[in-house]
Amino acid sequence: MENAEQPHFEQIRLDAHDGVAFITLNRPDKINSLTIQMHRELRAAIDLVERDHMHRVLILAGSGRGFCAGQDLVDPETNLDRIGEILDQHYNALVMRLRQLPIPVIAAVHGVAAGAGASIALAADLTLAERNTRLTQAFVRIGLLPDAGGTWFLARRLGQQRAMGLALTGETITGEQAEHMGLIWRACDDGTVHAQALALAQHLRGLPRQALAEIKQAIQQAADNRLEEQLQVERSAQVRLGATEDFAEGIAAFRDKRPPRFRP
Ligand code: T3D
Repeated sequence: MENAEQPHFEQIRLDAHDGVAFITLNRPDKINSLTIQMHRELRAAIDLVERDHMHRVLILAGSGRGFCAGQDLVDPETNLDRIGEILDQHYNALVMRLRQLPIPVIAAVHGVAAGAGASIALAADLTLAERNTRLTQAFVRIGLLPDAGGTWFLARRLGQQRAMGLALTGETITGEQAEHMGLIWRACDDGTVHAQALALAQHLRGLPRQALAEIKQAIQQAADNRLEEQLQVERSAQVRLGATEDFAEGIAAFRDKRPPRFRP
């Protein structure tokens, strides 16, 4: 990472360039299935990303032939008799962390995203997937239900029938189908997702930081709020944003007919 000491990671990589941080799940021979160690490393990496204000966007990706195959079902450190604790300490904490980060999180998904790997992909603010990515709610095949937010993301984005169908059958859908259903932001050509995620991140990086943070929070709150509550959420955020230098710059640039120069 630029200008920063970083701990030694074995199961992920953390890279950064020009305001964009990349966390890459890095156990390609096991399709980046998640171990307890990987969770520890993810927490440490996200801490570093959050602490360094140079980072404006986080991209989450997988190395090798897929994004993530979910929980490593043979990880010696994972005690599958204590699923509740594993969810509390690792999966649920990770999902909430990604949702609460004050910068946009992009998941760049290719190959396969299964089980909790699919849930983590859906926990990002924007999910991009290659057209032929296989997304599967694999849980039911081993006697579990979609966790790490899986039931929530599916039901909110797809409605009851499609969420039910995918969760009950464990049927695999492609990135292209996921886009058509509204489960993800965009599908892209195979072999291009990392470049597409970077292009999207570079676009977001140039936009006003505080506006992105407020938008992220408000859109999340909208899922649970009544209209009148959400109008208040918007009002409060708009008052904060209206007092920023970036808003003043946006208005000045519009009047001067020039591109805005937002704060770095
Ligand atoms: O506390 C808790 O743990 C609760 C939390 C649970 C959350 C969950 O995520 S539950 C769901 C866990 N994930 C799965 O059930 C998916 C299992 N994997 C698969 O169904 C398939 O591997 C895939 C559909 C993901 C990919 O299929 P394919 O044919 O492209 O690859 P493959 O040959 O099956 O896998 C390649 C290697 O990765 C293979 O290893 P090997 O034989 O070459 O040494 C395979 O065993 C390994 N691998 C794939 N998924 C996992 C895994 N190893 C450990 N855990 C995995 N989840």
